[in-house]
Amino acid sequence: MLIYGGLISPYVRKVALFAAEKGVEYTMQAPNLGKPDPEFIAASPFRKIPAMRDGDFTLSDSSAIIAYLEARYPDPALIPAEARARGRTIWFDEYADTIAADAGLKVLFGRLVGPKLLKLPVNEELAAQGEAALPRCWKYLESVAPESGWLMGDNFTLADLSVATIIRSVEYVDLQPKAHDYPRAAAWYARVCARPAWQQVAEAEAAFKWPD
Ligand SMILES: N[C@@H](CCC(=O)N[C@@H](CS)C(=O)NCC(=O)O)C(=O)O
Repeated sequence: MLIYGGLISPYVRKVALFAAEKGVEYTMQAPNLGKPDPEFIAASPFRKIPAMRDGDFTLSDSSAIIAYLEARYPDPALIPAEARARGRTIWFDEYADTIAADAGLKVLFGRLVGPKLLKLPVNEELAAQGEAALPRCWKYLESVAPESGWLMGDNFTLADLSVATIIRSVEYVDLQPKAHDYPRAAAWYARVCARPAWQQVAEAEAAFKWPD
């Protein structure tokens, strides 16, 4: 499977982590978003990352790709089958992709991705908006983070990956939930980071160097 994107994106990282947890092999290709090639546009009509190609099948959007991977590679299950558990897992995916990412990516874009990768001026107004919204996100996470195990109980699921990947992105601007304010959330996140699949993706991500 080919994943289009780079691991700095929380959505791309989520797909890479999901594949790694399932033992699905992938290669990754960063598209030139300014001048994308036709194969990437065919996979991602709105030119967003991630997108993927699996043989002659293409798809974009992390949640769509993950639904595809779960059906194609059912073991180990990362999306529960039971109705309430499935609904709640998707809730965590949405909370991460929209509510927490909306706050976190404003800071990341305003302070780091804009100036370093896109050579735009620092956008402190945008970053400050995101920073102000983060404590509410982390307070919620603290209220649902388990003392041991995973967000959905004994089984590690998509819920853990989706929430942890946005925290990983926010770490780049040092606004992740810290242990002194959010002890349960921080301890749960540390458990996610200790997983072999996480380590594998983190090793690949460590090769990325932010330009000066
Ligand atoms: N809901 C989408 C969000 C994808 C997304 O917004 N990706 C960003 C990178 S983090 C992107 O491609 N931005 C470029 C653009 O919007 O043109 C998903 O889950 O994959």
